[in-house]
Amino acid sequence: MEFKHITLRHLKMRLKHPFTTSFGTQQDKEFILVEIKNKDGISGWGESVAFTEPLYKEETVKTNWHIMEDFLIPLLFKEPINHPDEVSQRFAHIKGNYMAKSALEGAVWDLYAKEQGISLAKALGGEKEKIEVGISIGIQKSIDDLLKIIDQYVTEGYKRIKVKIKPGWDVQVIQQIREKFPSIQLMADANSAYTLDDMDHLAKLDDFNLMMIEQPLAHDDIIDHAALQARLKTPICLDESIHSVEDARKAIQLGSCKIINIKIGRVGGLTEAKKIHDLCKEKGIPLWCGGMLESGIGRAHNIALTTLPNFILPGDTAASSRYWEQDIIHPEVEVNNGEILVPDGPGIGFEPNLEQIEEYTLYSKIFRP
Ligand code: OSB
Ligand code: MG
Repeated sequence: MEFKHITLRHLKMRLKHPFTTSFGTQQDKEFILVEIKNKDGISGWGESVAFTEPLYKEETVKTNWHIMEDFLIPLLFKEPINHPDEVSQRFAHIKGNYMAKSALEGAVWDLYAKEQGISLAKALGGEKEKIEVGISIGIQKSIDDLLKIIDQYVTEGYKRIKVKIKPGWDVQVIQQIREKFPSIQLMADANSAYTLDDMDHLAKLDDFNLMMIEQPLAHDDIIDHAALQARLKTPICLDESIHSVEDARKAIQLGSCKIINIKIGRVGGLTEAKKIHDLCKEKGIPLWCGGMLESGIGRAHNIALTTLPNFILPGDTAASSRYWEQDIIHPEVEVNNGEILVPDGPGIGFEPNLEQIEEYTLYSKIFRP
């Protein structure tokens, strides 16, 4: 593959509804879009999932721009790349900065699949023609508001409901959801809002037949999670703590979780995501694909990854219309009865809407070899 130029764009898109987690509220989504063009004028697209503030993990829009501009893009231009798997090797000596690496690697994967004339799903070794998805619902002003929103998404057919929890918005909320919806597939995501001191309190969640509780403890912990998992019937799913296949191996070995959520950006890209997938398949750890309120570009990558066979549980890849008045791809991501049909066109299989991208762009820069 020969890269002619790489364009970074800083976009800002307004969410239809503010999204509140244990760490804060987001109304506007700012992120970096990557476009890598080859000599034939074909473009591969990637998206950084870093937010403006370091509240979910350490990386931000600004740190991602810095790491891409000053370190990663020069490495990509240094020598030709034959296969996207080489990108993570090329970046390996740069520590951390998973989301920055993943944004570029994702664009290389899309470009590679387009050059081969196959879908990204197929390039990754994916098998499914359609995927099952759930929805992640933020913290609301009242439990009544939350129950109404859940009712709407259950009616729309989403396969499982995830709600955000935090101290003061947890056991009572889950109890009321269960009373109203006794048989839905339900789970809770704490985004690292608790400590081991909350063990007795968290154990009360065992009464509500949750599919799992996601990342209850610190964002960088796998030790305390093992102690908590030993105490809980409810499976723990790790999100924030897993950055690599090595992290996954250690967490599985320690018994820190029974399920893993893969976010492509959090693990440094699709190549590492595939490695985690293969390990978890071998170890019998079910996977699902997480979300970061992505635009359609990131969403398309998530869809492709979810076609791998061990993505057994419904992920967080909801419809474009759940987030945006107007997404930046054509067609937009549609969910029918909790399912997404996997596109079979080349690459990500959705056409970037250049006019819309232009409209949302605050700043852009082109890099050449
Ligand atoms: O922890 O999964 C998370 C959104 C922002 C930051 C972290 C998380 C989330 C979500 C929403 O749960 C997933 C989505 O709808 O994209
Ligand atoms: Mg999460």
